[in-house]
Amino acid sequence: RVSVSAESIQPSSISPQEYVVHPKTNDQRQRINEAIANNFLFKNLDDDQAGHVVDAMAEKPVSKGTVVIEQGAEGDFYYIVESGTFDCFIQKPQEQDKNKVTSYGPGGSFGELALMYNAPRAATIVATSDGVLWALDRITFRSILMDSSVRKRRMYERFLSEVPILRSLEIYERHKIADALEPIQFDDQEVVMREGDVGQNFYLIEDGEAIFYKTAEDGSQKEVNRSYKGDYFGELALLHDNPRAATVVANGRLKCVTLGKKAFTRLLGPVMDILKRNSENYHAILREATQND
Ligand code: 1OR
Repeated sequence: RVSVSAESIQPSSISPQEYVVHPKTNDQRQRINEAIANNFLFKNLDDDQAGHVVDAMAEKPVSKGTVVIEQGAEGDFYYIVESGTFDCFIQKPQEQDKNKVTSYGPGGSFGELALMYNAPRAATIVATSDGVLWALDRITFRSILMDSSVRKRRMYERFLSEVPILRSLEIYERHKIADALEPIQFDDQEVVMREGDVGQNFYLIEDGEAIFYKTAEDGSQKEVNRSYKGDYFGELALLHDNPRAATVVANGRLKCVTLGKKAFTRLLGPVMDILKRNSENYHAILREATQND
């Protein structure tokens, strides 16, 4: 590394890395920071990296009807939504019509796939209102943002495809879940959550065993269930805004990944009905387990 003073003595030895810089006002920086606050791709950047990424973003106002990305085109930018709404359409090879697969609002982002995999654009994105986007060029995206997210998507791809509740999702939807996962480990007999607590997280078991206990009428702790690799727990409190319905304890070393409530709601939307249906069965099982003796 060249220090500042050495640089000023030797002006020819500039850094080989040429960062893209679009000068910005403080207001623009503020707006970018709000737009990326809940974006998982930005979570693991250090201050320097975050600074370079913000420097490189270009403000792009769009009007209603603008086609921001066209399926099949070459990838040039990754986009983050500051304001406005956008629809995402996919046209399958043998079909005439394009299907709307998702939509985006403030804080949403799209266009990462073509940049990550050097692939043609997988979908068409159209503005459904006037709005403002922040565009991040391909080179900055690939040199700063890409590595950790590609690694994470790859790392969890197999595991998530083997989680029964997520099997019906598209691969792309599981990739988005991978972006949001946070690993957490528990030692033997460690308490993961307590009955009655306010619930903030949803858990998937990557490895190990969890035991569920409920407080019986006489105040004793009664085992009501066990879960293993590929199972989930912690959904009840999030689905119904209830306190935790059971105490969960690690039996041996327990390795989990978690999603916060917002990510849970957004990313598991497509399987919400299944989660709810399962939770009704689960309620019935729990009722029986705690009443019969
Ligand atoms: P891109 O660079 O390919 C289009 O440009 C963007 O649309 C793409 O990156 C994603 O950011 C976004 N499959 C592929 N791309 C999608 C999908 C999607 N949804 C949004 N994009 N699927 C829809 C999942 C609900 C899978 C359909 C089989």
